[in-house]
Amino acid sequence: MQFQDFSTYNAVTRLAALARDPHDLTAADGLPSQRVRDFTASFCGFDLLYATQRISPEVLGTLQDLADEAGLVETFKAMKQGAVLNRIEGFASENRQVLHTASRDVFDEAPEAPEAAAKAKQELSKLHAFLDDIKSCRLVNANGQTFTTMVQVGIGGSDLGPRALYIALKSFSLPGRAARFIANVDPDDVAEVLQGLDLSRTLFNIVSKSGTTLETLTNEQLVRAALIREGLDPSRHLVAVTGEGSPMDDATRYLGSFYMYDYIGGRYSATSMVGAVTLGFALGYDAVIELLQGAHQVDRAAEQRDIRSNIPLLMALLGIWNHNFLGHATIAVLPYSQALARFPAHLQQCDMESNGKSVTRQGQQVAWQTGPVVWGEPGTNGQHAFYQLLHQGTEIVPVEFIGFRQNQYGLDLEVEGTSSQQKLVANMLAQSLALAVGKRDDNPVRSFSGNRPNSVLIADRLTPRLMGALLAIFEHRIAFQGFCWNINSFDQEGVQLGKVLAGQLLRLMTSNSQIQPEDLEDDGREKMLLQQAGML
Ligand code: G6Q
Repeated sequence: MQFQDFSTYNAVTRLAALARDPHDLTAADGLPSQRVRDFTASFCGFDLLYATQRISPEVLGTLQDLADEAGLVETFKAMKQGAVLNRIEGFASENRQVLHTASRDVFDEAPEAPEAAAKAKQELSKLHAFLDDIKSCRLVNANGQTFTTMVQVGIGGSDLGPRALYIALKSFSLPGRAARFIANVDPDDVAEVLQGLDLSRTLFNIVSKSGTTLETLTNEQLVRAALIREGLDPSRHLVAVTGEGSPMDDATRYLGSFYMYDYIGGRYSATSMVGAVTLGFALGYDAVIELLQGAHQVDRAAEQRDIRSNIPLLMALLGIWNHNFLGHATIAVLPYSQALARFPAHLQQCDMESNGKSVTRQGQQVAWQTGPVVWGEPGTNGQHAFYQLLHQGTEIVPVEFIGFRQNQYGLDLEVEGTSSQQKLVANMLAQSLALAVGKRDDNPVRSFSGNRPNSVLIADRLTPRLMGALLAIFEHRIAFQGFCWNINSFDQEGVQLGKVLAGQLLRLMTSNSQIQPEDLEDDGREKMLLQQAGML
């Protein structure tokens, strides 16, 4: 694999020229029905409607050339086979394989990364046995009662993905089962979650790949203390998911222990035990398998070179067109699905922690834009809030809409001739159209400039399988972009500095600690900061 700087690709030069006169969606023939038909892709249960992007067939062809020239699919395949892609050449770096796809490559006879897939299978069968023990009442509390709630304690990648997936699939929960999540070191987060829980029937799933994360270890202590206060034995209520050999890898302290591995990045870990244990408890083992199947199907399908039939690759390139060539700095992910309420938060981490980088894989400063700012909220709620800016603001925000033709619960009613689900989808499509074509009005306040690029990703119904597929579509969209920008999408050095400084400030706040010289700048800036904030 030869990584090349983004600016050196021939296709990049051609796209820059094409971007001087992008397709005008507001023109009289800017968005004819034939274009809507032509610019639709189908993939793993999803359709992507992208006629509302500012692209021409020539731009699309050149984006295909860019994908080919940059060898995006080849790198993707190499990633799945265990290439050491998490590294910066010539500098100290994580130096790891990137094998989150192996956590769902458990169905085929010949997995792409056999060793990692075998470990994933092993953890899955441990989980299966654990869930069976709970189901068949072999694993019960001290009074012989079943467990009803699992609280996942973890942060960042050990929280956002699993939480987003649980919320998305809550409607498929087993009767009498629920999950909750604690992430923040804010003690009010723990207090709020514990409030009203029957601790005697609650399992706590402590999730930390490193086993050293301050927030999670602190919250584990708060949870243990709460259990002891209730006269309960924490070792009968806590399970752990951690890296092999981490400080948390001590089966004696937990009712059950599951592993995740260093080749799975936190933000890509939702389909490993990091997500599977809590999801398995709440939704059942079969739902976990369906989720993995959906993701695995996308992992395989994303190998197609033709961008018209590979939605993650197409979304990656449309994103590059909007960001690098049309100059749009942010992207909004707007699901028209209440179930996906926390999915934008997960994507925010997955995308921004992966592609918020300024050096190349060779450690050189990049000379082009890398990851955009990602944000989002469910529609239609957003329509009554920030959509004003999307339609008429000076900042053009490309949008990725996500929607479903059917709802999850089946509860719906026709009001004034249409169901709520129809209203939901109609609103999404209307927004897509309005952003694209705009509206001229003699009154400038009522004028819409249009040409605001967006696409609509739509599927039948959000099931565990489709959720797995959706998760993988976005994971790969992000990875393809990172490959194209020649950055390492799999490390997160940018989160270290703040952590180190927080450690220094905490040592200053601990009265009996030895203050190290590195905790203090020469002029005592840190102490002054704490004093001025009223913390010392
Ligand atoms: C994700 C990041 C980060 C990580 C958390 C939690 O890719 O690495 O968000 O997941 O810092 O880490 P632990 O799982 O090690 O506690």
